[in-house]
Amino acid sequence: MNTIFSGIQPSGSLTLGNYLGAMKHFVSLQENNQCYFCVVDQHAITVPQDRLKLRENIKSLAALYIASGINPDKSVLFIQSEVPAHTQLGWMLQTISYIGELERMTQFKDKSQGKEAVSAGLLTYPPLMAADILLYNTNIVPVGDDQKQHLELTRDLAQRFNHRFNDIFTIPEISIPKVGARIMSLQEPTKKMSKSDDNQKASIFMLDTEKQIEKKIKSAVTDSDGIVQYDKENKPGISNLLTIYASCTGESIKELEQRYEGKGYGEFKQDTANAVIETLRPIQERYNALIKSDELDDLLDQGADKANFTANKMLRKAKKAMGLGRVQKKKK
Ligand code: ATP
Ligand code: LTN
Repeated sequence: MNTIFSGIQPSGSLTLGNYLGAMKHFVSLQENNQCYFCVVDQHAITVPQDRLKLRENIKSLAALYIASGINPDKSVLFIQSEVPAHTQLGWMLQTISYIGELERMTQFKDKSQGKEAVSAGLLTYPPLMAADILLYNTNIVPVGDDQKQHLELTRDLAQRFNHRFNDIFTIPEISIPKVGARIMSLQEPTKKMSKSDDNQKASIFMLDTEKQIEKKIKSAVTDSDGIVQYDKENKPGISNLLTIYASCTGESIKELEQRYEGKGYGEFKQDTANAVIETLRPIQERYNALIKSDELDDLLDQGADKANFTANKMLRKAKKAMGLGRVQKKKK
């Protein structure tokens, strides 16, 4: 049995990219593994957030995890700031991180670009992410393609710690889906679809209505070839829609290319929209029931208890390895 950990930031409404690149795969993993799924709210505050909106997004993300199929009886679902060991180990890992390696992270470069005041937290985001993962003896981290660099840094930090202090951390592997690891913006298909994109037409949100989904897909930027074919370099828009369609229905891109041979983009876009609508409909139905109930708070309380228990054990080991605090006497 493997231990799986993944996190999503409550930094806005979740996109189809978050679902197809990450969340969808969490569900199948929980059958035969010990899984931890986290709402990483302390990562979200590395860029300014409105406090009321953040509160709302935290609950909404937790409800979406469950609505997508995360079963709290099988997996541990919790909120990062309710498990203080994350920031404690995060701090300890910051002290063994080099400024140079943090400055090289593309997410840091992208998010700090053009900003006058960049928070220190944006730079030290990866050691906190490493702490999330390392606290649970995680072997596998399922994420979208954009997180590769952060995972490599996590592995480096774990190895550095093990070598310098004591061999306590498991070195985690990254798991990236074959199809859907990088869903692109519908308006600029060379850029990834992101929940914090200013252009509302660029992203499909998991809670969008059928009409909104249809409209966004119909106005997705494509080319004037009229051929439904996967060619990322020359036809990024159509390739992105093919990826979305294939990830939603489980069909292969080859099968779809054959089905739409000689047919126009109109029909292809309509069918893609239908595939997305059918994928999201059951999730939205479960979400709407859950967000109004008290059940969610109880489930998150239980998740925090379980996560605190496991995380504190590893934190104690890490503190001991680094020489922090006092040696704990064995209780009689
Ligand atoms: P933000 O725009 O606020 O930086 P984000 O949309 O990139 O956020 P995260 O919360 O950072 O989302 O990511 C959650 C998970 O979704 C991660 O595993 C990430 O790799 C994955 N993911 C995010 N965007 C995409 C995308 N466009 N395609 C596939 N996977 C994605
Ligand atoms: N950095 C990730 C979110 C994240 C995460 C994690 C993912 C924070 N902690 C631990 C996997 C494991 C992101 O920006 N998508």
